[in-house]
This record gives sequence, structure tokens and C-alpha cells, in this order.
Amino acid sequence: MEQPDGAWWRRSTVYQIYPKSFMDSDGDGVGDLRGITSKLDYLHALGVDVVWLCPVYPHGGVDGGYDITDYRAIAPEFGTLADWQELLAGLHARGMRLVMDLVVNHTSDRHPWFLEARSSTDSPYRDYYLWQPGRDSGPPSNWGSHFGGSAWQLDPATGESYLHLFAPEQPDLNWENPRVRREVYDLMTFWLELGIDGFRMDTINMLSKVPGYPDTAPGADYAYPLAEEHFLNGPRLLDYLREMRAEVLSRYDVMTVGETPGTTPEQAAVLTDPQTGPLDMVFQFDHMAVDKDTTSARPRWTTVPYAVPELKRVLGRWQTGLHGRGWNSLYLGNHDVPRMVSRFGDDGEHRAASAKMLATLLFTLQGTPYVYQGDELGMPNARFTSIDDYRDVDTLNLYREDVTQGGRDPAEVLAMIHAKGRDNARTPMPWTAGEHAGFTTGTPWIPLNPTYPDINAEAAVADPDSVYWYYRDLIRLRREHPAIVDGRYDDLRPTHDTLYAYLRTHAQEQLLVLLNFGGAVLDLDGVLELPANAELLIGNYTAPGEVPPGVLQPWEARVYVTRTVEETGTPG
Ligand code: TEU
Repeated sequence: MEQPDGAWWRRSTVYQIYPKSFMDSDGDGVGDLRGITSKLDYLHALGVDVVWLCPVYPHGGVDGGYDITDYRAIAPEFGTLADWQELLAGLHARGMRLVMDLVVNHTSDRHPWFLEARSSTDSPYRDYYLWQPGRDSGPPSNWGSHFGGSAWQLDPATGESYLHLFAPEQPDLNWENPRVRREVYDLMTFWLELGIDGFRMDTINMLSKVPGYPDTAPGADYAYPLAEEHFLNGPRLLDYLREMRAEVLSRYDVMTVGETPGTTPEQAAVLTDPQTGPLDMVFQFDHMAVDKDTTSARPRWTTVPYAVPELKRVLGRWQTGLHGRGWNSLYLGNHDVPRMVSRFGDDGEHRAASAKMLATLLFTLQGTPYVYQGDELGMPNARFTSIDDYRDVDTLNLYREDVTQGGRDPAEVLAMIHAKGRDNARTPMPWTAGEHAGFTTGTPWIPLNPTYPDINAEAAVADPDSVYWYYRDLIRLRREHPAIVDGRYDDLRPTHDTLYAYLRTHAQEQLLVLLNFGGAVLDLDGVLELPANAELLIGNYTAPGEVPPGVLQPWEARVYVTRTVEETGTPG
């Protein structure tokens, strides 16, 4: 149960792989396990400690692998279990670890359990899922699904509806049923016994639903709103996760990260408490909301310019909220959100500088940083201009509902997709400027990001000034500076509109981080005084010792070391 302070995952950098788009070894246009294995030296050179592999299990083909039909096998397009074992061995041989995706809030509707369950109300598997009779010729409650429409799907054969918080092809499992929990613990043990180093747990705080599925307040113009208060961090969640830890996880030295939308730092502190918390860390979502229009009926697809003080407030709340109490995960991008440089930086003129500045933020806060494939190259959003180029169920549903059925202007909806669509970050990894970016010899399953002739791994590795090399430096620095891993966080100018300045303070070492969130030169005169003994550790503009100290260039980032510690609360 005990998670010692020196836990390896606190000092690790995680690299997230979306297998379909990392590297194709057999020319079918889909990335695969042998492709990943062929790129292990690339990952090793970058310096990452852990690889998180998005789902590679057999699936129903609806949600990028998150609709699983068999939890103990590898999907044929990704390879075989032997290929997977080779990947694991290759990682371990290089001193890296492997974290697998655990998707157990729901299965595919083609999973044998569900096929059995839907066959009759008497099936021994019926109770593996959440069935309800309809109400007044409508669904059992007004809950909406994440991907649009009702969260209930009527099964005509039995006249009852099943709950699906995501696509109708992703029925939710019934965690109240001890047999379901046993199945999950067994499948976790299966992978742990094969030698994996942890789990990323998909939508793990959705396992416990409020009994009776009470209606939620109707949204302004949506019949089926997300009933988050009835399924996020529900009444029995902690019981389930504590049981999971006791039954399975406590027997292995592994890391766990729970995906937990709608969770507060207080709840996260309980979930990740070093002694009693069932998880090691969680993915919080608060900073993913700073650019949403929260007054909209469907905020998820909206985009407004974010306020830097708000971003600082949200990140700061998590830094101080979990310091000494739990553990943060740090991320600015993943397979569900747009590219970080397009969303939080400037992917035009200042693409490289802003990508490096954001990386500096990612790597100098307290927590375990996650690098999503391609972000180390500063990849921007894909922004396909034709809806035919998109593959994501969520994006296609939006287009169908709004344009095909709703008659809305396609250009308007494409603009939303350009800003927030999940396929922006799901395009193949650009390895070279050559054919299909060196990703495949066949036809890629989704078009390439059009920037690949300039933005690709080969070009980045060859250019010592690239975003890639800056990531390498940051990953190394994180290992060398205990202040980054364990230091206290203090925001020095919380209300400044473009300057993000914070201290990380630890025993004999203090770091000062200065980030310019904008394309304008920022004069520090009268804003913040640099300590006389400040020594530049890393910066995205000039080599150490050559920085004009009084002004920050567009999107400039600097990290200074101050060895004399002023232990007096918030200095400055
Ligand atoms: O995501 C769950 C989640 O809460 C959202 O980020 C979700 O992707 C978004 O609301 C819809 O665009 C996880 C996975 O990361 C995601 O890829 C899956 O689609 C989802 O669960 C269902 O398994």
C-alpha cells in the first residue's frame, strides 16, 4: 500500500503513444507494435522513462481502440502478443517502462459479455451492464452521452435500455456487480504478470453512478445534457478503487494514473494520498477549460481566447493543493485535445519559441510530465479543410448533428473542429520529409499533418536549435534538480496578464521560472527584479550567459537557479 516518497514515477517523464499513428511496419497504413519497437532508440535518446500505450486490444472500431472486445489480446492490425512482448523487452532493455491503457468503465457492444447480456434478461451476464426500463415512452433519464444524443440505448429485443456514457457501441459496465470487478482485477493481473509497469485508467472516476439515474438540469438547447454530477466521483468510487488497490495493485511496484474529469484538488488529494490513496496520480481537466465558453450549452466545442491569469490560477490551485498531499500529472496535450502549441501558444511566426516556452511550463511544475507524441516536435493542429479527412467519431457526430441534420454553416462547424477536434493530434507521426512522412509505405489511415515536410523528427534531430533538443534538455534537467520534482511552488505575479513567474523552492536550491505568454516584448522593469545571483539554467532564446536580462522576447522562457534560499513565504 505504501508509496515511498522516492517513488520512481515522481521522477519520471512519460511519453504517450497513439499506436495507430506512431509507426507502421507492414505497409497497411496503420501504426503497429513492431513499428513502435523500431523507434525505441528515438524514445531512448529523447530521454523519456515511461511509455504509455493507448489501447492496442481488439476493439469494435468505433472509438480509436477505446471500445474493447477482448482485454487479453492484441488487435491484429497492431500485431501479436509476441510483438507486444518484444516491445516490452525492448523498453526494459533500455531502462524504460511500459504503462498500458485500462478501459473498464465500458466495453465494446461486441464484447462477448455484452453479446451474452443483451441476448436475454435472464442471461448470467445481464447484470454486467446497466439496464433500465424506459420512462413515458422515452429513455430512463435525460442523461446525455459524451458523443452527443441520449446516454441510453433502447434494446428492442428486451424492451430495456442500457447506459452508455460514450458511444452507443460502448455500453457501461455495472461496477456494483462483484463479478464485474473480479473480471477487471483478473485482467489487470494478466498484464501485470506479463511484466507491465502500470496502468493509465480511462475515465476511471465514472465507475460509480448515482442510484436511480436522476435527471439532470436540462441544457439550454440540448435535450440530453451531460449529467456529470450523477456519474463523476460517484458514491462508491473510492470503495471500488480501494478494493482494486488491495486486490491487485498493492502486489506490484507499478504506477497508476487515473483519468478524472471534473475532479477538484481536494478530491484528487484523497485519490492520490501517498499512504491511503488508491491511485498514484490523476489527470485533472481544469486547465483544459480555460479556453471554453462556459456559458454555452455545449462548452466542449467552443473556443474563446484564454486569460493567462486564469491559467495561472487553475494550475496554481493544483500545485499548492497537492503539494505534500498527493501527486499531479502534467499535460498540455493528448489524443483527445488539440495540439498544445496551437491551443496555448502561437503556431505561426512563434511556433518553435512558444512550443519551447510551453514545454518549460510542462517540465518545471510539480508532478509527472506527459509528452504526447509529436509535441516534442512542436506539431501544430492538422486543420483538415474537408470533413472527409476526419475519422474521429466525436468530430463526425458533431458535423452530422450540426451540419447534416441541423443545417448549420459547414464553415462555422469546421472552424470549431479546427480549434478543438481530436483528429488534430491523431495524425501520423512525421518521421521524415519523405513519402508519407516515413510513417508508412502504404496509404495512411488518416491524412498527414500538412506541415510534415518542415516539421518532422529527422529535421528536428538534425537541428540543435529545434524543439526536440529543447525537450531533451528539459527532461535531463528535471532529473538533475530536486527543486523541480519536490520543490514548493509560489506564483510571483498571479495577476499579470502575460508574465508567468514562479519559484520552485527546495532545501538548498531555488529555481525561478519566467515565461512570456505572448508575442510582445515584455519589459521586466517595475514588474519583477531578477535576484543578483540568478544563474540561467535554460532558456529558449539564447545560450546561458547571453540573455539581455531586463526584457523577455516573444514567448521567451527562462529558468534561473538561485542557490540562496529565502525561506520567507512568497518572496518578491
Ligand atoms: O476520454 C474521456 C473524456 O472524458 C474526454 O476527454 C472525451 O474524450 C471527450 O469528452 C470527448 O471528446 C477517454 C479517452 O481518452 C477517449 O479517447 C475516449 O474516447 C473516451 O475516454 C471513451 O473511452
